[in-house]
Amino acid sequence: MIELAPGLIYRPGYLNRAAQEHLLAELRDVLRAAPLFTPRMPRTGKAFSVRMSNCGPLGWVSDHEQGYRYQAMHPDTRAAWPPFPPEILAAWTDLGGYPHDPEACLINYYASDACMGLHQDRDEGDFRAPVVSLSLGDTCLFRFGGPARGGKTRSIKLASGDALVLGGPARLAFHGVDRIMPGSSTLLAEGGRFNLTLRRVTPPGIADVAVRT
Ligand SMILES: O=C(O)CCC(=O)C(=O)O
Ligand SMILES: [Mn+2]
Repeated sequence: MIELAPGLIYRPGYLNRAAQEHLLAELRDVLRAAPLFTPRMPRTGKAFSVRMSNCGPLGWVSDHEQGYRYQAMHPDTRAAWPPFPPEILAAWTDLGGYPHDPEACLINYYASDACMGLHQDRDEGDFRAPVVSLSLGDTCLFRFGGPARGGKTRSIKLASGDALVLGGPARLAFHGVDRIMPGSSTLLAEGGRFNLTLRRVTPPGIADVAVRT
């Protein structure tokens, strides 16, 4: 475990090859039910280079008309998102250090030419909960900074099986993906990279007892 900055925890090789294959099989099932869609920027309607899907009660979506948001259904099929597979929940319990279930798992698929600009994850209603990230497939160059736009940034390589937790003072750190390194992993037959981010979206209510410790 490496603390890259206060609250930014990097766990290289968190999932071994067998665990990556198991998680990938679960992910393939999710994507059969909830196919990758192309999110679009608010206002401009420009397509993201990353394609996305989700599992869990809520999913993150973005389009021209309504912008960034969480919603309970797939934007194209209008079906409810598939439930969390067990491996995904297990990673949250193990890494998140947060006593309530996650509510969304955003699945990003980066083809070899995809990237993601620097941003904060701030569409959630409870920043006390961390964001837990798992990577599968090709290595990427991941960039992170502090909570202010325009501050100093650093980059690390995130490889297949690596985990990252953005919590505490790093919960609102700017971050993004500069590029993918094609051919750096043999996990995905199609190449490219999947990233899964687990998120708590709503603050737990008074009646919401801690179900996972
Ligand atoms: O792909 C990654 O490692 C980061 C993804 C991300 O920041 C996001 O989906 O908000
Ligand atoms: Mn993010």
